[in-house]
Amino acid sequence: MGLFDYLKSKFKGHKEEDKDNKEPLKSEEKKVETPVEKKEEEKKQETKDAYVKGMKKANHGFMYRLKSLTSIFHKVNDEYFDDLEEILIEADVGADLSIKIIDEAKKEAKVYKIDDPEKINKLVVEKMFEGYENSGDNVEPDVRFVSSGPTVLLIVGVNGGGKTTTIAKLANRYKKQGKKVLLVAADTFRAGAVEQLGVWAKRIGVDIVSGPDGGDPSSLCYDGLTKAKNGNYDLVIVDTAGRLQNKANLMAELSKMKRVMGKVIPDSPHETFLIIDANTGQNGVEQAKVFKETTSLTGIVITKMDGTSKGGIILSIRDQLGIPVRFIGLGEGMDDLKEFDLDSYLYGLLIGEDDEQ
Ligand SMILES: Nc1nc2c(ncn2[C@@H]2O[C@H](COP(=O)(O)OP(=O)(O)OP(=O)(O)O)[C@@H](O)[C@H]2O)c(=O)[nH]1
Ligand SMILES: [Mg+2]
Repeated sequence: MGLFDYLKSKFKGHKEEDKDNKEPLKSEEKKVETPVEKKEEEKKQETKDAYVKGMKKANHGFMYRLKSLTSIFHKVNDEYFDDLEEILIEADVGADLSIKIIDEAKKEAKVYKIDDPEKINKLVVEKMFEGYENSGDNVEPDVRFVSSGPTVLLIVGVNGGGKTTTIAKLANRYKKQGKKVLLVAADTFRAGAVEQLGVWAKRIGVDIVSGPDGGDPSSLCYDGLTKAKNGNYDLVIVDTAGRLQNKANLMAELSKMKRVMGKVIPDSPHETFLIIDANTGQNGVEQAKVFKETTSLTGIVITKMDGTSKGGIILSIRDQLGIPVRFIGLGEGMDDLKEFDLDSYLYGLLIGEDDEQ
């Protein structure tokens, strides 16, 4: 089964199965969904719907270009492959990965004598899927909680990427799951940053540790983690100032914060997420490379996927860095954060709502 059929059947099959389940059972073997399975299915569908809605622009941009190419060319030739490669690069799939995908598709097209543009497009999309699957392990997106004591999650990234908003979304997610969450406003650098996180904390109903603007972020980490330890918190999320990856002093400050955290709660921070704005394209990939060199990252969150006409950055990051994307931001609201799910992502990018019927 090809990727498109696979994705469609994966999500649409459930609807049909539901219909079947409403009919009287025909045989003893007929499988009945348990409430737990049903809940899982509903959750999957909900995730997919959020991706489709959030990735509308990415889907239109990418598929519109693929379709227009198909209408210009009736048969595939070298020029067609060149244009296809350009579309991938412009969708932020990254030059290296785009070339790799096109080369593989070319080879396969030759072996199986495929020259129908539509078939080639499907082949290319399948290579994108395989490329992702083969370039790293599949990691559970959710924060990995330690077995005892507070789990510490450090959030890093460049200015304006969406760190503070993502922290609010994560705090909201885990509060809803019944966790006791504490925020640490360790971005004392940007005026108003502490207040911004304070507003979110109030809105969500979680506690926060903060100090004056211009204070020492490491001592705030010390205070925050001490409070978390003594107050039996489950999760501490630490906000940090936006920093350019090439500013040595700021990167050193991050190392200091980590050292202090490790002294209060051994092995913390347990998770470090790098926040990348999807609109920054290949520059985002470069940022991630430098952050990865100076600080050990356990995950990436891609924000503002809703605002970009490009969607390939996730594939590119995976190809270049092998760090798992754990969540994606699909809007500015508290609930607009979804766990990263490859199937839903590809469905949002490649199928979208036009083909949903
Ligand atoms: N559309 C959209 N906007 C987002 C998303 N995530 C964040 N934003 C917006 O991006 C802007 C910057 O977000 P912040 O969370 O303040 O970014 P930051 O990284 O904390 O910024 P600094 O603290 O200045 O470094 C805000 O206007 C957010 O509402 C998203 O997933 N989608
Ligand atoms: Mg911030």
